[in-house]
Amino acid sequence: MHNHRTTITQHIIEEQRRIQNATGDFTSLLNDIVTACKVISNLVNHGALIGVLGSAATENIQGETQKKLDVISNDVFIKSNEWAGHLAAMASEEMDDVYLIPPQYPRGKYLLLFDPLDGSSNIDVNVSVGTIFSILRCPDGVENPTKEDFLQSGTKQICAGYALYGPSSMIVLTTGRGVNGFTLDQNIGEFVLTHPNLTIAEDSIEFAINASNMRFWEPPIKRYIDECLAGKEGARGKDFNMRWIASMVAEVHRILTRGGVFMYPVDSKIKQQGGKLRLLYEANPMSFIIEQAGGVSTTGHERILDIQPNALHQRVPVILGSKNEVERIARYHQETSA
Ligand code: P6P
Repeated sequence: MHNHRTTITQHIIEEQRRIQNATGDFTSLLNDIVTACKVISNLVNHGALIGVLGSAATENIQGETQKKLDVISNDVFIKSNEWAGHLAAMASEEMDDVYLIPPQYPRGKYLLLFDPLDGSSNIDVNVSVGTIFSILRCPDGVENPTKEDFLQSGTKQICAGYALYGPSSMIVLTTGRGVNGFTLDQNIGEFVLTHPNLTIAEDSIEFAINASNMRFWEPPIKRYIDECLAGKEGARGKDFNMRWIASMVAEVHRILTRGGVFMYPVDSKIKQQGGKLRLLYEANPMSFIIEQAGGVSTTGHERILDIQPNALHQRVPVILGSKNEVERIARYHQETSA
């Protein structure tokens, strides 16, 4: 007897059936996003064999040198999603301004935001990288969306997800009713449901932070990490473990799978830019996923999903993961402010 696995397409359509007067627009958009992730997975998996490693000798708006695969992956997302008539515009870490759907294609009611290849500094050293995406509604009556139309708080997202190109390629997705994980079955070229209803343990003994920034940290972060490092002889009375992959998608996936805390806090080195990670296409989609899995995601001072964005490429501090640990860190911030 063949053990039937639910494909991501079947899962999306079954989710759509639960939404009143759904037109199938959203389902079709998600399928085009999945196709883009399959193409990027294939490119990443071939790496040096097809000459896509190394730098593109160009810079993005963040002033970061782009990898060839950053540019290629961005183009894959554009080409996979611009033609079908579900989107009015797109925005990406790799593009300064919003990308309006060209006149030869119909426009739709959604806005797509994405980081096409997050953690791409890992690509040349063959460490996991990912794609992060977020779907918003285009404001009613807006024919030609501008940057302002993308400046919606994270609570307005109707879908968030990531693809993780690791030992296996996975897509993790939420549309507001929990979080589900799908693994790419290379034999049939489909993502199949392997991790239904992902939930994050409320407690954890594992934290992720770039410890090379320690001398720049603010007191609440320093206090939390010092207590973790003091181990069972210290205030926490237990030993902790540390991880840092320098790929947010991989860190978030580990936390969804076995709990933990991921921190990219603001510090004295990056204070003037407000943080390292981008709100609209990194922090917001990941925060939606984390909260839907029972975790918490905060700047230290406020819930990330509540932030009213003021710029397309705005950066924020990110502290997310296991509820009890993240709430402890937030408490340390409040105590310091008080
Ligand atoms: P650092 C990758 O560039 C990224 O945006 C996240 O995916 C990752 O968590 C972080 O930056 C890594 O930052 O300072 O350790 O290189």
